[in-house]
Amino acid sequence: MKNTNDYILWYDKPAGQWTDALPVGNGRIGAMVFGGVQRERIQLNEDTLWEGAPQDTNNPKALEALPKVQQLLFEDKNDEATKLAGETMLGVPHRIKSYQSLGDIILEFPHGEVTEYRRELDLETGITKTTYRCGSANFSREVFATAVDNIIAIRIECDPSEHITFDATMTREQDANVETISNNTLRLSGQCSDGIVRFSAYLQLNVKDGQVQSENDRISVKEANAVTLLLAGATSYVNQKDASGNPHELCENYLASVETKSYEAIRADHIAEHQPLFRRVDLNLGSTDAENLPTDERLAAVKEGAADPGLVALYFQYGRYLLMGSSRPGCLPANLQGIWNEHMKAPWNSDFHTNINLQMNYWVPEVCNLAECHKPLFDYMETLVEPGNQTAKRHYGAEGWVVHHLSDVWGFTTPADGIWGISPMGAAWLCEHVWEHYLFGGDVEFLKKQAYPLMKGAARFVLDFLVEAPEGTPVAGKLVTNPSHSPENSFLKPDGERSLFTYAATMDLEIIHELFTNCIACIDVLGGDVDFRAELVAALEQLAPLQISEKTGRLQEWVFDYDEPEPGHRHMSHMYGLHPSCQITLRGTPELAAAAKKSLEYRLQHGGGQTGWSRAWLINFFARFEEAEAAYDHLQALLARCTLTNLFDTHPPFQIDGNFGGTAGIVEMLLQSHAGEVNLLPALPKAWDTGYVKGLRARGGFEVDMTWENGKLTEAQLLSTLGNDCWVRTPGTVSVTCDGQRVKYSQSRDVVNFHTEAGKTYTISA
Ligand code: FUC
Repeated sequence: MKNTNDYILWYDKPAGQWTDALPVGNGRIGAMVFGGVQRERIQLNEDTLWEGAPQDTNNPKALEALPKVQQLLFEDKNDEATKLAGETMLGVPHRIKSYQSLGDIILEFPHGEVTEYRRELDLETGITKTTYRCGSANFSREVFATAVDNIIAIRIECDPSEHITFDATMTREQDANVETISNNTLRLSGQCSDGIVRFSAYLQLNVKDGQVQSENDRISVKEANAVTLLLAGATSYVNQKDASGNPHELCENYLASVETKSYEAIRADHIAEHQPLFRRVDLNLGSTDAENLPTDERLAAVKEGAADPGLVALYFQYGRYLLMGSSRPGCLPANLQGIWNEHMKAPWNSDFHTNINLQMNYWVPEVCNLAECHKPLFDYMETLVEPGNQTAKRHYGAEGWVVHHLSDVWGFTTPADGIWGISPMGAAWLCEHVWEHYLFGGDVEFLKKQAYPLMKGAARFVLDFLVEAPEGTPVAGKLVTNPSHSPENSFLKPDGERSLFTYAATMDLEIIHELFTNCIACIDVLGGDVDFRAELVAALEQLAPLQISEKTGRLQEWVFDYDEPEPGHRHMSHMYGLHPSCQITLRGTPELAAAAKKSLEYRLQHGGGQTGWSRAWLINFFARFEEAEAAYDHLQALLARCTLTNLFDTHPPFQIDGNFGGTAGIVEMLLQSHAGEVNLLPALPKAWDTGYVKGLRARGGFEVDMTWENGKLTEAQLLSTLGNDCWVRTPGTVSVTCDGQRVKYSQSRDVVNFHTEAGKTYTISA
């Protein structure tokens, strides 16, 4: 079996376009490395570089309009409701601004033809390397972003030495000035023309031997032995209300703190920090000869129908790598492009979309043993509480906090874009993440201090927002959301009218069911809040139920059994209860599961799963149905149709959620723990006949290693981190041992149950 160090993306030619380039990142700063020979482009990002400014976008007309809109919707006057809500309930303004590129480093080399070209990204070290031979010399360039020193380091070497000659400059499409501020330092700086954020990037060249000359916006190096380029980047953004930071000073401090540090020391510290995180998980799904090919050729073969389990393992680890690079404690969460964006006006502003995309980014950290990378999301959620309180009050007359379908770094919580923006479930949905973090890690302090306040606030809003459906509606007397959307999907009313706007969309009910259930569980752990608990229990009982269509047997997406103008729509929101939530399970709610399955099949018959993230979600659904081959087919389709040469997901265009959804989907195929039991290899496809995985995490506090052969589990090792009882689904008889001793277990149907002690490993053998 292959050893752990071949998680490498590599190519035999430079990147032709941005989506061929290779990403490095430390959560705050990132770069896309092209590996050009005569002209190297290293495109830079800093996660706080956003256009815009703080502003109050609450619509003063919203609250007054709310009861009228609700009444119109209950009376099935969707068109009138849409018109009125469109005029009164959207944010003012209802558009947000874009996350932007910091700029580019350009290095120009007087090279002619080169041979033996290779560029690579080693996920285990987080270092990109470009090597080639020119004349009689071998050149190499390394680039990485280190979280230890908060800089991007670039190292140019050559053998034999004294051949390194190049010009360095920086550029940015707009709003920036580039100058040399000392003999060996370039500075790019400016301010967003459409906003208040100021930014700087300093590039310092430390040249061994050779000559250095600087003029205007360029530094020339001649005949050096080795050159280290250190890039510091920063902005004036401090928080949602404050952009008064000093980016020059920040950059100067970053560079000052590595002034006496050698390249070797910066590199060694970076690897020492990066590698332990990365190595927590190892995956082997089998290998083929394709392993010897460049990554783009492997991908091209998969597009032609080849099976390449090694590429799947690489893709999986790349998802973990991308999360490590775009979501580290203290930074902003991973946006629609992680942190990697070359645009000034990015697709969908590279924002935080909260009607699937941001959440999908965070399906990875818990199961993939990168729980600390989840934290930026929680801290970001906290920043939305205060503006979300205001919007709750001023749009809905409610307490608690609300978020609609997208947000930015300025605390945007009002409805955006169009009528589909009036979808006030963002906060409630995000709260799934804090509870999950607790389920995996068992951190009661976190639950008390950060998770529960967020959850309670989101639940408070929902409790105030829910209304009783009147007589004459299919759910009379039940609590429902109004207004409501099944994100971005529309329906046809019996009279042929098309609408998006409704009440009691299934997804809302599922999100609320989950949030209230989790809040109750949370109160049961922490104690107290008796009245609030009672309120939640009562509301849950009165919440409108999920409905199965009498006509089609499908799980209904809306309160009425509407026909759909786009039956293959990319959003599959009513499936939320199946995944990522667990209200619908194969064994716990077989009828709902069967209905959900029918809905999914119908979506697929009509061309579902067109976008990268939508395809990735399908893998997760079929894994939850324990349909290994279907899950595998969607994973193959994700690689074949929605993956770019650098293995970035494409919506199209590039959007990182599909990478994370795909990575999470691979885990769902190997390990599940959402239904109160640890399910080992629930959806193992034939193509991964023999393999192993180490270090995945299960709810309840277990780290799981597994090996399998000929499609069957041979051994699993569960490290208990919390000392909880363990339920494991295993068909047939097994033995459970700990420290070489047999462990007593009880067995019911196919589930074994045993006590565990924190810190001990339990071996389950077939
Ligand atoms: C949602 C999706 C789109 C896109 C956008 C960023 O609105 O419906 O497909 O992913 O987010």
